[in-house]
Amino acid sequence: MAPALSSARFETTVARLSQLPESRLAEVAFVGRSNAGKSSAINTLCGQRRLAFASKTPGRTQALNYFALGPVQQPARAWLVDTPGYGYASAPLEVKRGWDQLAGRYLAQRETLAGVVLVVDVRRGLGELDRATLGWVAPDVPILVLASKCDKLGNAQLAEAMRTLEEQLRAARLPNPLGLLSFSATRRTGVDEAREIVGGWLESGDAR
Ligand SMILES: Nc1nc2c(ncn2[C@@H]2O[C@H](COP(=O)(O)OP(=O)(O)OP(=O)(O)O)[C@@H](O)[C@H]2O)c(=O)[nH]1
Ligand SMILES: [Mg+2]
Repeated sequence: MAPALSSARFETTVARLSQLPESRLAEVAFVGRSNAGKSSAINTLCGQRRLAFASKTPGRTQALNYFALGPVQQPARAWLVDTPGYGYASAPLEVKRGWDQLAGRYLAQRETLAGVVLVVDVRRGLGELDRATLGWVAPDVPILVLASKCDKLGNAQLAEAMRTLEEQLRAARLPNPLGLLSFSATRRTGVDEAREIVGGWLESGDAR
């Protein structure tokens, strides 16, 4: 059984690849543009308000934040990882390079990665940086795209935006197993489905 997402608690911050915890535990990373709603998605999936730091100031998270799952007061059974957002318009070039060095390489090299959740603001669709980011992920690692903030669109607009996103994903020709869900942290849309998928990844990651 995958450990309950509701057991998540902050474990550590990793600012350099060399600081990644040595581990054989399955982990699921959340990636996406700055302000897309990664931290909010983690909080909502874990049923906690302030686990990952959600903020109106983009670019706050500049490191990998590890959250431990499993019975409290015991060593972690699995991890969730919040990653720095990209595409932060006024970020200096070295911050942008730093993202590749840390999050990009992490995605490409982390052998215990059981899945990647890409959070995309449904109103923006899949951008160049999203495609580049997904390109870092090893081809056998499954990807779930959460089309976030779907509460901001009416039904017809949302259906259209989801169709566009689906086409963009198809056009990206990713080799990875792919899922797509409309999601809202505020209305709690797609939460049960996303929990099931992430839980399934962590469970099969256990067996590796
Ligand atoms: N309406 C609405 N707002 C949301 C939703 N998810 C996140 N937000 C808001 O969007 C803003 C950014 O959310 P975060 O979760 O901090 O985004 P992030 O992707 O973690 O951003 P960085 O850490 O800067 O990369 C916050 O003001 C959230 O309250 C959603 O589903 N609906
Ligand atoms: Mg964040």
